[in-house]
Amino acid sequence: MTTDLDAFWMPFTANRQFKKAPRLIARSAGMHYWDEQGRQILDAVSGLWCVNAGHNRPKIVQAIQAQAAELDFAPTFQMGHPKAFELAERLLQIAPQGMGKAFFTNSGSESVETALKMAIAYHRARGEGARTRLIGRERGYHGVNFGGISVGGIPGNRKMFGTLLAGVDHLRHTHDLQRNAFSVGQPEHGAELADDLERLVALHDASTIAAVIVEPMAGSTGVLIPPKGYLQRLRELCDKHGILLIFDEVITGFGRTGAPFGAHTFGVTPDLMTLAKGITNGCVPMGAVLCKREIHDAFMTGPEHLIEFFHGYTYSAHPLACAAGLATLETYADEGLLTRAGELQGYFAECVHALKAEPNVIDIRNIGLVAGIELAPRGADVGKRAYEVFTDCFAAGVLIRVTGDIIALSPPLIVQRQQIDQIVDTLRKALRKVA
Ligand code: PXG
Ligand code: PLP
Repeated sequence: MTTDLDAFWMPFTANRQFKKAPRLIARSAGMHYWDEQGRQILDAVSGLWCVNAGHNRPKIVQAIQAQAAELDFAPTFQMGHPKAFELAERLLQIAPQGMGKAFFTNSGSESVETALKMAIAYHRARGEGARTRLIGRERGYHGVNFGGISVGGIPGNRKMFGTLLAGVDHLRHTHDLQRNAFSVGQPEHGAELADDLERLVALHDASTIAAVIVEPMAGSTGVLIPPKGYLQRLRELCDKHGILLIFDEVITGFGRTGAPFGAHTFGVTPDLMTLAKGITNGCVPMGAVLCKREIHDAFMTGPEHLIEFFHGYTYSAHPLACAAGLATLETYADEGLLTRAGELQGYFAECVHALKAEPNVIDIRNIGLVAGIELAPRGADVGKRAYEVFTDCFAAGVLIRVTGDIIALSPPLIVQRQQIDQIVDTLRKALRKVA
């Protein structure tokens, strides 16, 4: 089959380069993809950090098929359908203690916008309407909508789009190769970087700050693991100053770091958390914001016939997504997947850290079933070396992910040891080949 590639303007893609040498996926199952020629490719990145239970899981497939036949769409504005309520309850059952409500969106980006709006509106509802400022972090990724790129800290995602949201500032990032290179698990150094919030509080005054948003582990920017004590310190400072703490758990959610959520793994509970990706095992677009009950309750004050929060999406709690979400949570529970990364992380860490001596490797970092392998850039050609490793691995039948010169591995949580071996062996050969 030949496909005309012209019409589709591809997201986050070097379109001209891709269309000259396309990589088209035709089919998936379990740990694998197949291309149109039937070549098998081991998926070492869970699609795009989302297929945590592996591909085409029967329970999820059946749930989506049955739902499409039974109830295709139902509005959730002044209406409802049972699976939306059921999924909200199930999510709270696996969430960190203290999360009391779930609000549905259709992506991580929408979850971020929703959480930021909730935070600002919450303070206003409590009579602290001056708390409108939002604090993100350098190198943070919070999706691609205007709020998300404003609090985000990836220059390339921001520079083309004008002045962005006003009243946003950023904490310093935590990446420190000098002190922390080749740390196994959480790095030792950098808890004090959370004190950067004190600098921003001194500058802006706490009374103007609504929320701090961070990824517990920064995924998209290249797998930055929080230093020991950093998130605890950030939590203390937010409490001290009455600032809400938002964890963007779009990647860290649903078992990736060894526990159901990053909040569990790192032992810090935020006030709000944003979810997406693994919530439906990537099968139907969906996101959610979980928040503490008191945040929700602060809105529940006016006359009961009035809408309390002027926000929502046509597809919030879409029936297909809810059906997929429920079946996904069942699959995770049936197979113990929300804690499986914790059981495998020792072996996984040993295998990836064994790449330390390979050419151009300047750092390796890991937590749960995530690893980042940072390469020295080839002179001024930032990203080219890692991209060649990516294409080489793909040719050898393993899909990895690269951001700049950082390789990310995040296999489905069903990965077997010999598949970890295959991923690491393929990567080793590619590293040796690519000068
Ligand atoms: N927050 C975080 C922490 C994310 O990782 C989003 C928000 C946005 O989610 P949506 O569903 O709107 O894409 C993300 C998404 C990569 C990569 O290569 C990471 C993401 C998306 C695409 C690529 O690391 N993360
Ligand atoms: N644009 C227009 C003209 C609309 O009518 C709507 C929703 O009704 C939207 C955008 C937002 O779409 P969604 O609710 O899918 O985010």
